[in-house]
Amino acid sequence: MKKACYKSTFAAKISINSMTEKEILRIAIQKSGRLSEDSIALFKECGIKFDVGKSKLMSPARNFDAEFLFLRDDDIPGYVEDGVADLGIVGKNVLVEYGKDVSVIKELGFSKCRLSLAVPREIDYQDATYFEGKNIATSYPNLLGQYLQSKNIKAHIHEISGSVEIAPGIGLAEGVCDIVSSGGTLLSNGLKEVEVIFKSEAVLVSNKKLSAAKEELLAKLLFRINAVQAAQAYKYILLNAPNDKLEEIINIIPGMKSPTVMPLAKEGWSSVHSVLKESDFWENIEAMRKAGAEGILVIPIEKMIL
Ligand code: PRT
Ligand code: ZN
Repeated sequence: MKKACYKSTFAAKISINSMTEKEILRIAIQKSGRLSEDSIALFKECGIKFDVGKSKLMSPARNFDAEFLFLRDDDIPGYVEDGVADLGIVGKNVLVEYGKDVSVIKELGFSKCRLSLAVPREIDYQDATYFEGKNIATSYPNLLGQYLQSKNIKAHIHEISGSVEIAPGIGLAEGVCDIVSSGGTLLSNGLKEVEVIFKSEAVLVSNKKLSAAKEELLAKLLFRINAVQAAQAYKYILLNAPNDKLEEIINIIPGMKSPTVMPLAKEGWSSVHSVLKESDFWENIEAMRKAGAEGILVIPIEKMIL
């Protein structure tokens, strides 16, 4: 009921817009839950200003040709497939489970989790054949079904919509297939993770038939998302180095092209500025210190245009 009502509200608004206004991107994000905060933060970091409020279903961007729709995550793939929304952010787990026909534009690197099979802690689990003929409780019947089929295992899938982890305790199933992040929920319900069947993170998806004007807006948005993501992956680094060690130190930090080197007031020393990949950070810092670098400053980068 609720879903149909949302859809007709959005659809009516869209037809009015398309008759009277220029084209804008409609972007569906989760209203409240594990994807919301990071989804909102991403667009804000892209410089897009819009209001967020508990009672809001839609919110226009004030400085970009876009409008945000706040939805349950389960509804997002369908809304994007139907074209009610042009873009959406959703977990890959939900996207693949619902099997909607949309384009995956970009992996976003947040809301990382996995879909795993788990069994009671005391089970002497050897391999997936344990599940042959068993009952498995899950909210992901399609993903689980595909996995079981790939392993040629026949099991009974009990689809339940929440609190999957209590199923073994109440005698409903011998195993569960649920989303795991820290593993704490499984642990506190006396379960252990035995097979990871799917790895997930938030993804940006789009409708397959965007107009040329919307494609252009998407390209503009992607340019900004790439700059935000690149900035998150790198740090700006400043350090002082004795001139006779410069070459060795510069080889450790090649930077985007080559580092900036400036003479210091102190005779025989230079200041080196560059960028460093966050993932290689500690290893490189150690190597630079060993090579004679001093006064190392590491600064976050706000945006990075490659
Ligand atoms: O109301 P709405 O339908 O929009 O939200 P929802 O309640 O269906 O989804 P939500 O907000 O819980 O999760 C949205 C998406 O976040 C999921 O589809 C995943 O892609 C991703 N995500 C990341 C997670 C988790 N981490 C997660 N830990 N989704 C769910 N969990 C749950 C899991 O179901 C289990 O109950 O957290 C528990 C396990 O967490 P750990 O840390 O104890 O292992
Ligand atoms: Zn949901």
